[in-house]
Amino acid sequence: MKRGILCYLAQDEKEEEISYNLEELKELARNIDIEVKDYLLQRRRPDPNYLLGEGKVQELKEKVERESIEAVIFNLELSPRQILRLEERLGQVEIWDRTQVILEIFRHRARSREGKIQVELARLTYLYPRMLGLGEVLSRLGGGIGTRGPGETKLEVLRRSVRRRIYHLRQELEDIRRNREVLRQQRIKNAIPVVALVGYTNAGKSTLLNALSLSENKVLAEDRLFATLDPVSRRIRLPSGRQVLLIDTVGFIQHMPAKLKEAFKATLEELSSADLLLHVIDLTSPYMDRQVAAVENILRELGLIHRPLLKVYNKVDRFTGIIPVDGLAISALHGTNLPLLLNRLEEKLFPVEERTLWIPFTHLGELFRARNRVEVVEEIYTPQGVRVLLRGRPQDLRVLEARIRKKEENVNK
Ligand SMILES: Nc1nc2c(ncn2[C@@H]2O[C@H](COP(=O)(O)OP(=O)(O)OP(=O)(O)O)[C@@H](O)[C@H]2O)c(=O)[nH]1
Ligand SMILES: [Mg+2]
Repeated sequence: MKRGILCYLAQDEKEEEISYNLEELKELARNIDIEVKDYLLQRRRPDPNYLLGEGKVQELKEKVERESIEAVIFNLELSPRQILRLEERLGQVEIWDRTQVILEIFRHRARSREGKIQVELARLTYLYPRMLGLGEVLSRLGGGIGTRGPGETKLEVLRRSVRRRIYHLRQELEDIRRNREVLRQQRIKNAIPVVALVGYTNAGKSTLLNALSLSENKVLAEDRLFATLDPVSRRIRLPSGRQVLLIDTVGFIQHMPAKLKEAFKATLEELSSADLLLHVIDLTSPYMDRQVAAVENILRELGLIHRPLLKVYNKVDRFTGIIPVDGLAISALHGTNLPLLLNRLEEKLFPVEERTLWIPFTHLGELFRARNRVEVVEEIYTPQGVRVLLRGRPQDLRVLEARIRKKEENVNK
């Protein structure tokens, strides 16, 4: 692990928000092998040269030398000029901003062709506007002052090739997307309901997918940020025996870098084809409310905030406090309450169901017992019993059917 230091430039955020942001930045850094040893905090407007103020940069330089720091990470995005000035000032040390850190994590995690293209696209579009400031530097190196220096010509060539690459990547992504649209249409034809997992990164979405999945083919679930980038889907079986498709996808984070959001738009748009969103929340995070709000913000941006949604509070095995009442407490890792979750999914997806049952006269008492739960839509009398069309929740219909079948078996013994 490299030794790192965080530089936090605060605007008008409150203490609590700052401490969360610092914690999160530290965790992000850990995911690219930088161990944060120290931090610097300043409240002021961003300085055009160093982001931090003059005095703070000096303090930073001293800390870097004294503590053998190898990487400096800033909470706000740096301009090319700031990167150059900071490099000049601080000497041999890596300079990062939060966006670059997240892009780097994504770069390591991308596995599929689509994931890799999305990440590269985000990196290049982040880089492209930052190349403008480089002209001056390249010219300075080439020695031209005032006139259009050789640096700028070189830069123009570079920029053109980056532009071309961005264009090419967008095309390729478009192809992949078209392909996926075909698959989606097939799914609609097969009428398989789709449930999509959403939630903050590391909440336990992939663990839940594995726990519910019928398949032995497990997906990666790990204690690190953005373990999942590529959408995967698995079939799961509901209590009624019906199957639905469960989709797992990239986790959310607050202040998601704009370029990443753009690049992952297609992936996120997949969510809009879901019949139900399953919002997985990490109960054990001290910042749970903040994380829930960040997820809801992104859902709002995607126009999905009013979609049918079920909240699950995960990792209940490691939690002793009070569980919010607007969702179901589960442990994806230990299987706690997963049968209940499947029931809830069924209720949400298939709120009521109609079913025809044949009930012998001798067992009509069972129908009477269930009268508060199931509704008789239609009845046809036959010499031995009644043929009824019932409407109710799938599980209630199932219970009734099972009782009647059991009585029948007893009679036939
Ligand atoms: N104690 C406990 N840990 C859990 C539970 N569910 C998941 N975890 C752990 O939480 C970590 C993250 O789990 P993942 O399933 O990878 O989380 P994710 O939401 O898919 O994360 P991203 O793919 O990064 O968005 C892993 O170390 C899991 O073992 C749970 O119910 N209890
Ligand atoms: Mg995951």
